[in-house]
Amino acid sequence: MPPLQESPFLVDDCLEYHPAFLGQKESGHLLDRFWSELEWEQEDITIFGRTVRQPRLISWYGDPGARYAYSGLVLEPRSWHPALLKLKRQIESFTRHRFNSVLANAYRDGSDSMGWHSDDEKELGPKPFIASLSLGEERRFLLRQKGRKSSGLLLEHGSLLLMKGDCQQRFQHALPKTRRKIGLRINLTFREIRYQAPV
Ligand SMILES: O=C(O)CCC(=O)C(=O)O
Ligand SMILES: [Mn+2]
Repeated sequence: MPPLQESPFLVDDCLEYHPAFLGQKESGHLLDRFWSELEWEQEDITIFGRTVRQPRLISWYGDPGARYAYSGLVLEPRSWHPALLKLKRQIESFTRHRFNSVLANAYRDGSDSMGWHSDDEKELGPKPFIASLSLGEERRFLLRQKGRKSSGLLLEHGSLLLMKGDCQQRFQHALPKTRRKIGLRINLTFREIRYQAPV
């Protein structure tokens, strides 16, 4: 694997994109395995006072105590799946950052999505370093500075996107729906919970 500084595609000084972090074969194997072995759930979230079903499936894994709260949801970590733990260690040695948790999102088809948001919850600290691994169907990831036009980046099978520095303060991101007839995509965002969320 090439060293970090040689291969990345810098989208902004706070975003770094590595298109082929994992090989195609390994990525395909992990996609199948995570789809059948992670404990997927569809949760209700509350946005601007309205409660809706999340348009995707999620699962939260991490060290004991790595609790995460967003949009009215409180997620208690499941204990690490061995393949997630292996991937976490691989990403840690590549990025030289530590993670104690991962949010897995499964987008079953083009109608599953994620709305505009920043990962700026208090428990992640002021400048979180987030490593986002994509498996399966390619999807467009949108990024916008508050009040400005958005730009897009295609997140490929086996790619790793790093969000760091003041990325979450400056930008919002989203994964829009698509009319293309596509299948499953799984995204894993490795994070460090630094402060306990209230229960
Ligand atoms: O699926 C993606 O690429 C984005 C996931 C994301 O933004 C999140 O989990 O906070
Ligand atoms: Mn996010």
